[in-house]
Amino acid sequence: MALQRTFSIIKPDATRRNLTGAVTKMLEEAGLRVVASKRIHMTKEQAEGFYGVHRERPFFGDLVSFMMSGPVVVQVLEGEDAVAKNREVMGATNPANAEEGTIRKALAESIEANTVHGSDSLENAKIEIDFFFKPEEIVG
Ligand code: RTP
Ligand code: MG
Repeated sequence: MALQRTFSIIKPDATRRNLTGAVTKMLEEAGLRVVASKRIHMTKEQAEGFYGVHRERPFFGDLVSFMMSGPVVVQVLEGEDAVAKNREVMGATNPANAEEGTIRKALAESIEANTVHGSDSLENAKIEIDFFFKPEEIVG
């Protein structure tokens, strides 16, 4: 297995409940290392651009509003097999279907307010990291 980087967002439902540390602790305990992190308030352009693949989905408008509803923490995570490892510790999109021990099972409020985002492939991880970070902001 290779050392990979993946992209994570701690979503507004989590920052609102002061869970940035709790989420990060679960990521770290899963073997992931935070190599870049910043707290931002997404603009409409950022939220629409980031979730552009979902533009035609019925939940797109609500999702964009939710992602702009409060601060988020964008992070680059590094580790062995980081993309899959992060998806595993996140749990299923709908917390009702998430397994015990996952972030969404433990902390998520709903299918929309589901606490974390994680890249779904190595290819998308690179695109998403470049969307939010300059190379010099990432310190491995
Ligand atoms: P993410 O992209 O945020 O890591 O989550 P994911 O891969 O598990 O889920 P995805 O299918 O990519 O959906 C992106 C986000 O849209 C919201 N969503 N709402 N109301 C709904 O039916 C619905 N379905 C998805 C969630 O916030 C989901 O994480
Ligand atoms: Mg997704």
